[in-house]
Amino acid sequence: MTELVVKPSTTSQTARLKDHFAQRVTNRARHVIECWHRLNKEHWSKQWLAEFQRANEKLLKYAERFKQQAHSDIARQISKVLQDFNEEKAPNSDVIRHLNDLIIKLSYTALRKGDTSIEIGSIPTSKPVYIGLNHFSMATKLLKQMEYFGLRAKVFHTHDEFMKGFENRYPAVIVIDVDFGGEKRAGIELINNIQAQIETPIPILFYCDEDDNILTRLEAARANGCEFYTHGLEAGHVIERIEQLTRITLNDPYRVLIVDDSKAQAYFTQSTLNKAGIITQVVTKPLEVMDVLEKFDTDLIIMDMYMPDCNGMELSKVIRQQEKYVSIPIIYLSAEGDIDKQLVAMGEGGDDFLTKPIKPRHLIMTVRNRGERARTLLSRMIRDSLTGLYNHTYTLQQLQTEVMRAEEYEHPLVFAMIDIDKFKSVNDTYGHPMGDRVIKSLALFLKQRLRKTDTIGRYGGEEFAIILPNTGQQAAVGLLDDIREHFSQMKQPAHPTDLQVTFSCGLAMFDGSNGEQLSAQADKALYAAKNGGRNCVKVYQASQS
Ligand code: GH3
Ligand code: MG
Repeated sequence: MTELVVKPSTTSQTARLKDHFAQRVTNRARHVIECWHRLNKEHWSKQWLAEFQRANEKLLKYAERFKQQAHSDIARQISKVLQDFNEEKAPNSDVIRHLNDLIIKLSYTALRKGDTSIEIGSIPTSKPVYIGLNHFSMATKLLKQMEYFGLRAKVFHTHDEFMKGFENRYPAVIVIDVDFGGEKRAGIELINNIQAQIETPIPILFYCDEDDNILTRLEAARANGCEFYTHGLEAGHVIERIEQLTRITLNDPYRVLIVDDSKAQAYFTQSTLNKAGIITQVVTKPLEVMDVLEKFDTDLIIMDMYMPDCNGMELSKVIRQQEKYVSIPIIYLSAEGDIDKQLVAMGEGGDDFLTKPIKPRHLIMTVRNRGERARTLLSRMIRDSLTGLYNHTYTLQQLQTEVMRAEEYEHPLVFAMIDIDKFKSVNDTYGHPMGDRVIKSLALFLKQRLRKTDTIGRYGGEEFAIILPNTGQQAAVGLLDDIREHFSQMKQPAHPTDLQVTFSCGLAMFDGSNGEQLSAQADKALYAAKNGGRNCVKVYQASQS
């Protein structure tokens, strides 16, 4: 009898080797991104800048050795920018902007083959998630759900298995029972043991069946427990939390407008902020402020109190009279020490008052805190609270903008509407909270499968809208149908049995019409999809009107 041995073909071996090398370069790229992320949370200290530079040099070396053209091009450009501003010279806004753009480009190339997300400036973790739960069926269910969302996870059944897994490879996050293995608090003990062996603690999501007394919660928090779930695990929530904990999100640098008639003071403020990776624009003639606001996308204004043509309070009043600038924080910077006068100034549309001379660290912290709050507020205004997607109003505004862009650049544009099928019966059978979970789960799924440049909105209850710029009809249908197919296969965990939900989708190609017409066309196509039996994607045909 001849034995049949199946050998891997040479081509597949070469392909695997190539993948292996590509992955090593990808890891270097991720390190550069991490360094950049850290740099922008603090000062651009010499030490951290040097680390960033070293990480980039390593990336360049690996990318050249393994012939990864896209990576080596970006690394070379980063290294050129870094060379151009030597250590004597402080980084300016152009440098920050340029580096940030390059890092965002790098974040595209840093995605791995298996990564499902293609969001710009957002890198999913490459490390696995470890699960140790006493209820094995709960663990396996969670594992399945994670796989749907492209997260790599591993389930362990015993303490020893878990430790072996840990020694083999560190996980990104651990989901564990506080009593893992059966003994009281054995899970927390195991985690304490693990955390003691490593430098940066791993985020832990604890689960506890019944006991949620404060002492256990305290112990869990001390072991770097970020969540403490009780009475059942909701997979959607766990996955969302893991995403938050592991994703490096590259926020755009803050953009600050400095209004000060004193050039020396303005440039001092500017260089202080630039050294913290904050983009600035200076206005020394207060009357020019409105023109500059039009062009410079401002997160925050730093305003001198006393200037020759008008004072800071008057100028703030004028700025605040315009609806679109109402939410931009204004921080006064002045030598004025009189608290009463400071209070009056705050009443006139200012948000904070900083007294000169100000410590650079204090200035940077104030800008970062105010900037973050302003961005959060803005996002509340334009986002839906259940899903975090854009709300109806903003989605329509965005559609107008994209229609104008498509016209100007002569790009194709697709507008799609999605509606969950027979959703009323989900609510009726499983209850409203379960319905909400399904809506959230579809939102998360769409976020993962679409590009950052696409707009995803929650149009109404169980209805979503998607704008796909620069996308042709065939590509859009292929993509949406693939999403439809995968979503329909997902098992939504529920009692007494899991449920599967489908959606229908209607899409329309931009053909010179306006946003309203485009949205009406997509709506008609959606109607046709519902009539055509649901769980399908239909394209608007002119004959439908
Ligand atoms: P079809 O396949 O034709 O779309 O049928 P359907 O049942 O999905 O459509 P219908 O318009 O009859 O019902 C939609 C239901 O969605 C009615 C409403 O109570 C529910 N709904 C709307 N918004 C929400 C929400 O935020 N949460 C939950 N749980 N239900 C919602
Ligand atoms: Mg519906």
